[in-house]
Amino acid sequence: MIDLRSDTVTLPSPEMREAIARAALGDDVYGEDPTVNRLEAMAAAAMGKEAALLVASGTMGNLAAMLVHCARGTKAVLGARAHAYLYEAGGAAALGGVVLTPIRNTEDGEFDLDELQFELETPADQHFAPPALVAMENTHNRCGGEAVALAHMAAVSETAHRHGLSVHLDGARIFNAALALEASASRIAAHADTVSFCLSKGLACPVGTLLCGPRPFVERARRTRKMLGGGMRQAGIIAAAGIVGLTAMVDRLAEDHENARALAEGLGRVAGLRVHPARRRTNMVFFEVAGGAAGARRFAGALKERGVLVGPRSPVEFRAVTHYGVSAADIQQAVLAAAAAAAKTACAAAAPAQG
Ligand code: TLP
Repeated sequence: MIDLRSDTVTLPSPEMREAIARAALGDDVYGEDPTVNRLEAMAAAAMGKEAALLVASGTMGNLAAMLVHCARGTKAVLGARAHAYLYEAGGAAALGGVVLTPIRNTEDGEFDLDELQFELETPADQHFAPPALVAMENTHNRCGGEAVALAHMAAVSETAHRHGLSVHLDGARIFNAALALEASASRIAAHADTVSFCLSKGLACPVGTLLCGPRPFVERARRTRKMLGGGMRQAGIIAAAGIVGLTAMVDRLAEDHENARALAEGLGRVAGLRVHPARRRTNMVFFEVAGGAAGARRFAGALKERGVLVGPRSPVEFRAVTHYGVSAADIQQAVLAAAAAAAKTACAAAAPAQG
């Protein structure tokens, strides 16, 4: 199978398996796992923050961040298409009493700045839950995986800080953003007080996310992680792969971006498919299938029969993600399979080919 559903499906590299087997271990709840300590120091340095904390997942990283930044009954303002709003089971609301407050996202993952401004200028009277946090996402998953421009991040950050609010960045794929923006990860993270980034996406590690920020924040997050049941003992098993991820897997993301570009071009030539344009494409391609929901279902089924998996994003829209487990040859193969699937399911007849 050519599995384009997500970069979360990546399997660890042989070097990671070797590092996992050899990792020096200790009890991380006592702060005694040398491999975790090393990974956390590396992560903090890469993000330009004082300290970092290894947590189980991107969801736990965002949740711990929101629980630390936001008292019960305060607002976390975030994008209407933000992962933390759409796909994290409402954790901050359910567990922390945080009022998740969505602001419209533009197609390329930015905030509508007027709406943000209006939201933050809500008078501080008794009708309104007071805002505590603005959370950004870069790259922006549900907005085509686009890298969000630094200038926009600076404007959001400045607006939030002017209103006395903290800024968190869901940087699950921050190294993809760094590549697309030709900026270091720390330059991106500089527009946020705290940042989380994932090991288990483009970096191909099996588990783990790093939550980074000022030392007092990270110490509070450590207690919150324990409260959430996420205090892990010999977590060097996880951290060992993370160290390989940070040292050996960042540069190869360029290959994923190149493959995504080739995939977008290839799918764009298939009659019946419409590829969403991207200003700063990273490792994702979103596309629509002509012929309505039934046509889209048939297309995905026919594609699967031809050995290619993509993820549904709406009744007529799919996401394809490139990653460590997918080669340039796989991409050519996936385009051929998509053309055959489109022809077979007659969605090709439902819409003319694009240029
Ligand atoms: N995203 C997953 C799915 O949950 C949609 C994917 O396949 O892309 N922030 C961002 C921006 C993410 O894309 C994800 C995972 C997370 C946080 C959560 O990470 P995990 O899955 O480790 O909890």
